[in-house]
Amino acid sequence: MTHVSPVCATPTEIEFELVGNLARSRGTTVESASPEDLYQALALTVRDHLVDRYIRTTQAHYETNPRFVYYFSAEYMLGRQLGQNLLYTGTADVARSALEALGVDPADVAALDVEPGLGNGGLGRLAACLLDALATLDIPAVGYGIRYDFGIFKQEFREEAQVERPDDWTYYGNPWEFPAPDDQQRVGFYGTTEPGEGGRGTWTPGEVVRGEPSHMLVPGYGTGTVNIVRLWRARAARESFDLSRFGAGRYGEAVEAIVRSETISKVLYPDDSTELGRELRLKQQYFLVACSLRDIIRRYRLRNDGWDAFPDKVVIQLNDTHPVIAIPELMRILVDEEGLEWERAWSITQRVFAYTCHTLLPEALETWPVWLLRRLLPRHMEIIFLINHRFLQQVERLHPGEPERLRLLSIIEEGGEQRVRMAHLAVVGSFAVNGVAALHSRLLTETTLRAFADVLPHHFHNVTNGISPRRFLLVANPGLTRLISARLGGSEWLRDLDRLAELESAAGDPEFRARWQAVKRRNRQELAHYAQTTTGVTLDPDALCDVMIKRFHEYKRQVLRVLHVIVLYQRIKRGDLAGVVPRSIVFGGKAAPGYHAAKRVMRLANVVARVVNADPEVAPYLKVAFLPDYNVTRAELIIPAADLSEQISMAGKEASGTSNMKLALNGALTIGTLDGANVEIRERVGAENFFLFGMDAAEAAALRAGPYQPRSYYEQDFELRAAIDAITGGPFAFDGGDILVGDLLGHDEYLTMADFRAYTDCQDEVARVWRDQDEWTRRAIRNVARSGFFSSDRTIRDYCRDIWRAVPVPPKPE
Ligand code: NBG
Repeated sequence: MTHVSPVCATPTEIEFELVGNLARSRGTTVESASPEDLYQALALTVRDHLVDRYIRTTQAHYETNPRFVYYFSAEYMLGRQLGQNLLYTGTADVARSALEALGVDPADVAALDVEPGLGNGGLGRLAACLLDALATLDIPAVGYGIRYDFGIFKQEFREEAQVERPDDWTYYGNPWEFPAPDDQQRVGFYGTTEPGEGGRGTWTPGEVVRGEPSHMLVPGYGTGTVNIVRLWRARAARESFDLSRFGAGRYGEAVEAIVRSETISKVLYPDDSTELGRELRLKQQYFLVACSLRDIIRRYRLRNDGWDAFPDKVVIQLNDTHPVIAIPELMRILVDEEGLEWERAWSITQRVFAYTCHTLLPEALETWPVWLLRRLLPRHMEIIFLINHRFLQQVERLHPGEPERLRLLSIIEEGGEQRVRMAHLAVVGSFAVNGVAALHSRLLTETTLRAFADVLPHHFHNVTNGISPRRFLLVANPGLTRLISARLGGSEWLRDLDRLAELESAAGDPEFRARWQAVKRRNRQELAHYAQTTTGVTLDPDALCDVMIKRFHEYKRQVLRVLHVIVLYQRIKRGDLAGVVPRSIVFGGKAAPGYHAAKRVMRLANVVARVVNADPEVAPYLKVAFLPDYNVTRAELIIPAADLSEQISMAGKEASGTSNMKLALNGALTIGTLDGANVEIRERVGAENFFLFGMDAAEAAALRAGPYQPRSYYEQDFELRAAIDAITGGPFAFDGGDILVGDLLGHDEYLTMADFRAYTDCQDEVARVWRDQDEWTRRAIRNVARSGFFSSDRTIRDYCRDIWRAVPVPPKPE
């Protein structure tokens, strides 16, 4: 572990560098600079400090020729870069002084930093938290992804419904990236194949696109390591512009070829759960892995010859099924292009890849129609068939005469349209598979991937997710970070989160609790200010800040949260205040544009917000703020203010959840089911510091399997009935409300009705504890003290130990 002292720059030096960058890169002066000029120049100034470290890191890597971890992910939610990089280089204070000396408000400059929203939700943010930890732990690593021109859509509400607007995040340029147009890779699609000897083949693509990389720096915290994330952008070949058509006035046709090629990296698919049967999405996936594998081979060859050492120097982690086409691609390169024997190529491939599964929902496991793969990637389809054939032969040898087993294991789904099961391909072509929380990993082997757990028991691991304490405490919650550092005597805990355990005794210290409450209150004030200016809702900074932030999905059960809000509203209206404490209900989250059921729930939440917020009678007790456009930046504002974390999915559905960790580490108590990582959070923080309710995964599965009658709960529970009726005919009626209620009473896939009473009673317990602020604060402090386990540093250590066999390579001290 190398410790770097913060960069020793004075405000004058930073000012000098900034003025220099203004002149050299923006061609302007302080006097005439626009706010954007100042932002860009400041970003470059900070970036320069990271570049020195990056160079030293690459030197250390070059000298040691280490094993590299390559993370393949279709999504990265990196969050804003400026604030983070100022803190990581220790230049935050001096930069502030420098800007002030120039008469510039640092907040105005910081506001121009655009978040690259290259992901949908937890999976993409996890990728960013893992990269942060990899660098912090000095592990040689590169993240590979796609540089989408348009990231996750921007969300607005019109008449309470979600409206999606394009996110042209690089409109003014992205100062954090280094384009490398000369490192282009060629990627083929379509075309024909010809058979050769020994499983070999020749593929002649019908279309060729170029992938152009650029990289962003990923600094470690408190160390000299700076890794990179390398993002690919599709570009047409040179001279694709058709001058003659343009000359003939056919302007659209003149750029047709360019548009076709560049479409590949145009947009991030705004979906995180269901497979979109779109050729373009498959194209994106292949584009990502074809470019990245080439790049990895290029890097490997800088210091190594031949293929024998490849699996020792390269491990590739597949983040969900999106990049799994990398497995047949590596086989194609090794067998067709490099001329290796199939067996040898397969042995190399299987030792290179590891796969993380992030779901339990069968509908979220990608499958592609065989006809589509055959058309788009004909050679890969042949290779997949061969892989499958050999794998099933192997199984047949071990378990002769079990056709059902073969059917369950096969990479090809038969019966109806033939499809390729990407998760099966991932399991067969890798040496390790992991789930993302203890319960999830267990359920994977018992349900979703059960057939494989039987034949490949040693393949399966658990690596519980984690979050970056730098992003979600140091950057997001400076107040709490300072308070903790003061208590623990320095900020070393940010690199060693288990040290939070030392806070345990602080829970009993009244003075510390008072300071804690003051920090929380200030954070709630900031959130209230934001809510006021963006949505016009006035939040009381002393009210319990009750937060549900995550993608809108039925299994996550935002509808349960809304039903309870209606119950609170109705209790207040009828003067039944026994279980009521002042609450600010905060929602944040997007729904996939085509996911109508989720959008109905979102609509309902907005309708409830409108009615509640307009009612002076309930105003002292209840406000609802649905903050639009939830993203990492918004998370950094909401999470530090939260007192209560809503983790209320139907048990057995949420793979891990990561907002549960972010909120717990910021001192929110959890109300939740035994689902995903909630289980481990509860184990660690202690049952007495966690509001548990509802069915567990086994109970939920049993109820689901039997004759379930959601309507009976409605009939028997007065409060539930009143809440539901208020949606169909009462104050919360809206267009679509009938369908929503029809779903709940008729089928209720996610058992909202069955868990309603337990949830509502548990919320009463929340209110009871909240009334005792000392007790609440003690619990909050204990939550933080006992949540060190959920650092992404621990996650990376687990991966390094159990899966990657990767070791730190610290750069030489500065
Ligand atoms: C999501 C799960 C979450 C989990 C994140 C990160 C997908 C496919 N899965 O529960 O729903 O926390 O992955 O592992 O986005």
